[in-house]
Amino acid sequence: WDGVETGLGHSEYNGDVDLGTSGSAGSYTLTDAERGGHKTYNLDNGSSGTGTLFTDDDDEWGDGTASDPQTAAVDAAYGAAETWDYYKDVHGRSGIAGDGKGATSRVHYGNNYVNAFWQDSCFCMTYGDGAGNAAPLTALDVAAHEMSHGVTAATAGLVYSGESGGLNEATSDIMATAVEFYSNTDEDPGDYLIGEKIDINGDGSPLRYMDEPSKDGASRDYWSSDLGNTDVHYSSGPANHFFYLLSEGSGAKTVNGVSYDSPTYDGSTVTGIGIDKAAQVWFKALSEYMTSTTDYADAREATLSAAGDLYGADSAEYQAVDAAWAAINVS
Ligand code: ASN
Ligand code: ZN
Ligand code: CA
Repeated sequence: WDGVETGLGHSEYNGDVDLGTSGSAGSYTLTDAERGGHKTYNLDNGSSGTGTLFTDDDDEWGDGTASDPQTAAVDAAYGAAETWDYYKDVHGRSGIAGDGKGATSRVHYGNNYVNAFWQDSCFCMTYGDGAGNAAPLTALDVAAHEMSHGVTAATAGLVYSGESGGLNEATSDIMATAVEFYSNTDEDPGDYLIGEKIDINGDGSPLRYMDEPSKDGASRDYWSSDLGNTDVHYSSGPANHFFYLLSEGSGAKTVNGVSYDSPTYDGSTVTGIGIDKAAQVWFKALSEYMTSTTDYADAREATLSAAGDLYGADSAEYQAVDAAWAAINVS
């Protein structure tokens, strides 16, 4: 179909990017026809409704700064495309719901809104511009985190409270990190930090740390019996920590220029299996073994089952999964 186009986007967080667009000279829309028709809309500071589909006459979008309203749309569309490509290429999943259908993104939500969120009800993603319109919440890991809430809803359906809520949140951080490593651009190389590009704390620090979650001042590093009583963004900590340990192992390590030093509950040493295998284990566990009420003990069983399926029950990968759970006090 000759309406399928590739536009040029000047993004806030990833330099110049290719964008899937539709239309022809004089009237293009931010509709990614090759990725389920994913569409990107402008809420123009409103907080309800679909907004206005982004259009452009020369298929060159944004100016790389927040002063052009198209720039946040470029990052949102890029994030949706990378997330789509990751799930398709790496896990054979076509779209968030696995049915080949694109979602929608809405940017410029409200005023000084410092968050982003996924809603199943509209199968849509919404992004605020950040305080003072300084840092739109459209970085790749934020986009992939939010859209992965849609994947969780369409698979395990982890209830968003208690331990299952922490696992739901962790799944979004884990898959977001896997997307970031998959994309791995010079401007936004893969790391085990969440929200490192959006300067949400105003001091350059990220929102969350997977190697040692307590570095954010609130997240837990290890499972304990009261974990389910904490906010889901903090009870995610131990599972994020598990994923880091499974990927990279315990102790000091530098990856893509970022230094980590991941502790273990019992002082044990964990040897990582790499993020690609770790993400295969988590996604298979999520999509085939976890259910709405899965807790940390169940998640251990789910990932062991997944690792057994993928690599064998006597494999080094299976042993590493077991060791990484023990290292966050789940055994
Ligand atoms: N950014 C938050 C999150 O994904 C928004 C929310 O829905 N709680 O956890
Ligand atoms: Zn979340
Ligand atoms: Ca990150």
